[in-house]
Amino acid sequence: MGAEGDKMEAIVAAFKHAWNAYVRDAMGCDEYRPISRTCENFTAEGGIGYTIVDAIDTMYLMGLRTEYETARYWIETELSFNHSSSAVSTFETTIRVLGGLLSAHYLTSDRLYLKHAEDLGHRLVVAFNTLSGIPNPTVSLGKSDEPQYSYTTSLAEAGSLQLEFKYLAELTKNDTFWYKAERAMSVIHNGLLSNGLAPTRIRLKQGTFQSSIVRLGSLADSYYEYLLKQYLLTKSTETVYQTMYNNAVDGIAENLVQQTPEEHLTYMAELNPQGYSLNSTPSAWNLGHRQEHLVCFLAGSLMLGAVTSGSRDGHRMVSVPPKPHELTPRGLRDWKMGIDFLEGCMSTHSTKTGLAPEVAEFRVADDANYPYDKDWFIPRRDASANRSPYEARYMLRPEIVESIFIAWRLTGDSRYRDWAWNVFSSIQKHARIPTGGYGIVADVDQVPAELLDKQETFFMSETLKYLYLTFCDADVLPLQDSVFNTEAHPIPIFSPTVIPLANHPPPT
Ligand code: DMJ
Repeated sequence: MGAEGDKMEAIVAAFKHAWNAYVRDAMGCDEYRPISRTCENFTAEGGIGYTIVDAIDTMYLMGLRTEYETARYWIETELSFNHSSSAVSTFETTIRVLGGLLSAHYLTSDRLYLKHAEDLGHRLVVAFNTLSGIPNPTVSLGKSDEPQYSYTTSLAEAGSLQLEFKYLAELTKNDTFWYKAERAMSVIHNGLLSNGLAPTRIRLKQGTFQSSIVRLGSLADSYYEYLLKQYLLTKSTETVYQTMYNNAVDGIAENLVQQTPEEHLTYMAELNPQGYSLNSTPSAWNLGHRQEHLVCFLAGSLMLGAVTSGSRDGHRMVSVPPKPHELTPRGLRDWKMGIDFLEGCMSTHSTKTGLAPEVAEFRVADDANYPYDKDWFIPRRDASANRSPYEARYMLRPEIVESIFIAWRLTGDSRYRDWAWNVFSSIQKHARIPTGGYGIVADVDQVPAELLDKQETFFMSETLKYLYLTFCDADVLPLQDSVFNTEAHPIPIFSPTVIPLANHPPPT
């Protein structure tokens, strides 16, 4: 076996280390606590598959037959969504559980997954029954009546359910799933800022935005990811999403992309509204130089957008790596922005553990009293508290390895495999629990690392999947054939048959 094969084997072994500990201590439970060897369910009636359904397509791709059969057997014999005791997150349940079922069905053609996906879809779609059509952030799965209204939800929670509901509509030939998800997009569309971006909070009754921060991280991230992927999902036919994506990236290029003064690191700033109340328009927007790890998904999205939407014919993948004449001026801009931004994200790994923190803040040009020797630092907001601050954590997140995977596939440049291997090696060294499972690194700048008691479900569904795919042959899940939902579940690109495309978008 060659060096790449050895690396794939090491990543598969890491997956087994995480999965086997979960099976040993918490089988069927939603979220695993690997240090206390306990777990948490999100409804009182028991687990609804957060860990198992989220991880099953990774097992399948890795060829882990025994583990796959264990997971499938639980889904066949135990999984039920008839849980009405507690409301669950509409967004998290859609991206992790519905997305996991849909991709397991796509990869295996096993109708067990589709049966559960359809059942779950009927229970989740109730969330869209609000006055505006913007989905309620929570939903009680066992009830088919109107949701309890929250006052607001986030841009990400309203605008990143569409890949899953549209594919479900296509598979089940039920256009209700499609139109409910689509309507939320047209409500968002009507409230966009003139720069193509959107504030993070939206009112459920009115379907209008509050004056709130504009950023590409928490509360917003996957909305921007899904603009491009909605366009790609339906074979580049829904051009409304290409336009929304282009306008958003123009807004990013003009307002958010920054470079540090000394090291010239590219990062994405935030826009904080000034002189406003929640209900009035801000008089100005102030730049904030804080960037969450979450934002690093955008590097890969920009590169993927450049070779599809930004190609000369507007949708087809181009050469690997793309030749300049194959891209439009916008495509060239976005390709370069994606590469530079990924380098900026990688620079935040220069910590004692080699892992990037949850939040980085960057040096600005006119700050004469800047106290650090590199152009970024971890903003330790609650440093006085008796534990490591949230900003310093590495939560087993996937965003940087997700972008590295896309960059590798679109360039074939071996530096991306080197980066992936470095990140994986740091995870192995600092987040692995010898007795089983992986924990959250409490402070990326402290060795030996202290670990916190949570194995996020996206570690097996996303982080290890993207790492594994970075070392696989490119014909495993080619980027031309599918899009990954925001939880790394592949969904095939298709020509819609359930919806006449002329109806897009539906009238508001
Ligand atoms: C995942 O659940 C998804 O990637 C989501 O879009 C953002 N947060 C986590 C991973 O960090």
